[in-house]
Amino acid sequence: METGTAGDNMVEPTTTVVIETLKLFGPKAFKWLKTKAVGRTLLVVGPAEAGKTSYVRYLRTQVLQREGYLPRTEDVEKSPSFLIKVGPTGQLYLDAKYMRDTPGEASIATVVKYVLRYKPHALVIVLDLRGEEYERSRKWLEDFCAKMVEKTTVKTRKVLRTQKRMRYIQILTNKIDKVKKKKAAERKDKVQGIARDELVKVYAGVGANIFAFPTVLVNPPNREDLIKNAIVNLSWALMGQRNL
Ligand SMILES: Nc1nc2c(ncn2[C@@H]2O[C@H](COP(=O)(O)OP(=O)(O)OP(=O)(O)O)[C@@H](O)[C@H]2O)c(=O)[nH]1
Ligand SMILES: [Mg+2]
Repeated sequence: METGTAGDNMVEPTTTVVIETLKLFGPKAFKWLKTKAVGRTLLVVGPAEAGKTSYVRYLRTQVLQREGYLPRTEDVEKSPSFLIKVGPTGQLYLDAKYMRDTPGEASIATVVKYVLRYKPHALVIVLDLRGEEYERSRKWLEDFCAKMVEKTTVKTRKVLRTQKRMRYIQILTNKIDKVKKKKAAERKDKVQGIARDELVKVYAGVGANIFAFPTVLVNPPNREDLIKNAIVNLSWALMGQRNL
């Protein structure tokens, strides 16, 4: 895998030098340290019980669990760095320095604080598409977007750095195993529209390119293809010119 190129504004020349030096320690150490040096940071947000932790666990293990009890996430949980191969033939990499799972019970103001504090390269918004839970998810998204707009109007250094860092925002419209196909499609389009219209005000180009992906984050039913597709998209977007 290529490391840095002049066209990649995320990789400072000094980082490239460090990476070249680290190669001397062997491929395994190099892979790990490279992730530490240039890996992307991911933040996972969304309303309570939408499936955030299920998503984080899938990314770490590539295994979907049965539906069932998962402890409520009480605080922000930072996963160690990881590098996984994705895509049908494993030709793509998702190189993550950190991934942070957040508590769904947190207030909207707190979630926005997390975004401004952690300044992720990618924001993954997990929503629940089932009946009443969908209404709650839609409201959560509207409130989250409104708060993001409000808190980024004044261009402090923190706000500018947060905006500059963001590369990609993805919505996972989850639990479609419990929703009729047509309804799921309508709801997916609806939340995608809300997020685009509002978050484009915060992250100009990135907000306009938000896509929502239907997912099922449990097995059975085996719909792993859906989450795989979303992850390919995420990896592709985060790769930039760095690995081409
Ligand atoms: N039917 C179905 N259940 C799911 C799906 N994804 C997750 N679940 C279940 O939903 C419940 C909540 O999932 P979590 O991943 O813990 O949700 P969370 O967003 O991390 O929840 P908090 O940490 O409390 O905010 C668990 O029982 C999961 O097994 C899905 O796609 N379909
Ligand atoms: Mg959780």
